[in-house]
Amino acid sequence: MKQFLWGSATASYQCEGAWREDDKLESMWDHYLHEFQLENGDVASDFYHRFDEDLKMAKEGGQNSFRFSLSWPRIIKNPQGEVNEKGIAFYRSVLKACHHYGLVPNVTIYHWDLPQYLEAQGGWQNEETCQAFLDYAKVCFDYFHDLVDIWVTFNEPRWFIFNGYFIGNYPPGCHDVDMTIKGAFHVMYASALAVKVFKEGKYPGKIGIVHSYTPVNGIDETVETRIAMRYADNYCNNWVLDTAALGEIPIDMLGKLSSEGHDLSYMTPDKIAVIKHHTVDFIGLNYYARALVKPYTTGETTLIVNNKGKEGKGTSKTIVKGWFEQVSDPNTKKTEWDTEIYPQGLYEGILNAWHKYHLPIYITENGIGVSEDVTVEQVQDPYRIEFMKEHIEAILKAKEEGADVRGYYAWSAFDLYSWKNGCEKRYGLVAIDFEDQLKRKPKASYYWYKDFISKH
Ligand code: BGP
Repeated sequence: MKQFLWGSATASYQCEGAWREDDKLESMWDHYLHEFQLENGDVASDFYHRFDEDLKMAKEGGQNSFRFSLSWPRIIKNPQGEVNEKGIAFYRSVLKACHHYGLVPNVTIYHWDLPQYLEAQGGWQNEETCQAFLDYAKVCFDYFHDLVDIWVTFNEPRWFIFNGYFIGNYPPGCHDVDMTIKGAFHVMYASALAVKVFKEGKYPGKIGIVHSYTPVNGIDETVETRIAMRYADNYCNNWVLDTAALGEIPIDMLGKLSSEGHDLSYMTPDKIAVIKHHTVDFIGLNYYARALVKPYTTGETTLIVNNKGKEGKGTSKTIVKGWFEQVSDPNTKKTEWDTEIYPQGLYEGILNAWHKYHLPIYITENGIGVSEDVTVEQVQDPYRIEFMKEHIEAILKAKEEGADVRGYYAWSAFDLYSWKNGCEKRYGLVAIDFEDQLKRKPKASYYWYKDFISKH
């Protein structure tokens, strides 16, 4: 049997920096954060220049895998699709360093940094972006297939689509249900197109998708709550996982959307057929928290994400009109950013996903975001150790009960830029002092993880 993968994860925009080096183009995140003068990833963790040191540290931390993403605007030079050889060379160096340090690379093709020229032409609203994604994915397979066995088409379609088109706190900053549905569909179609070209090209390895997994619990056992749970599960999970893993967009969800008057005519039979016939080999689940839900009562759809931490504590809210409402469990702990700490949700969620899809599962992200003082010799982070221990135990329990879980990735390998939260929301096993020459210092959790891995 293949070894279990113990790793940590990152994403291109969040860690690379070097935002316009070596002919990299502007991404939609560069554009948006610069336009609104918000904290950005221009430098981030400077992984672009320090990847060797970072990968060596992962290896010395006992890990045997590393998850990262490729930056589309670093690899494709212009709308004609010309390849940027410098971008290719960079990622080949990263991949070779992974192999040198005994880290199995787990490579995501799209972790949200769309080239801005595509966003300017409508981004995920425009069907042509799907074709552009397919061309870009093929470039990745052609140039890196000798070094990669685990491919991921998209990281968390729900998170970037809902935040970008529905909640409006991510680029392109829209609040529009129809744009959300269309963007979601185009991303799932693009993912299936990439799976198709991967299979037809007979590239080595396996291809999957990574989902922001939010297992759903209900406040009671009533029929009304069970119906609300189904709506919530469609909203949170099924439109990504059923579509990617089973090739089926949940039909009751389409029925509901259509009865609410949404035009779904762009979901044409030819695209549905691509989705149906090109499903993934595995699923990657990023787990931060579950959703506890009750039936919808009253009021407009309200979606609030706390990107302010302590200052915004308790402001998060999810009400989807006519579907469900999310409630906060008074008995569980929450982080400063309102994320519930609930390892049991991971255990139950893995078993559900396993019974439903029967595909290999990787836990591709799991971690806790905290503000920490990193000027000290070593960050003492018992809360992170406790968090990881409880979540890993939940995974191992689900595994013992039969779920085919093949790996665990801590989010994140080292401190990096946390989207709208900035760099001070820290998730890393290794601290980075953004004020002092980006010095790297392993936290206590890094050594705890190393020890845990060596015993398992
Ligand atoms: C996931 C993303 C990551 C990462 C993580 C933590 O949704 O895949 O990119 O950022 O969540 O979220 P945040 O940084 O918003 O706290």
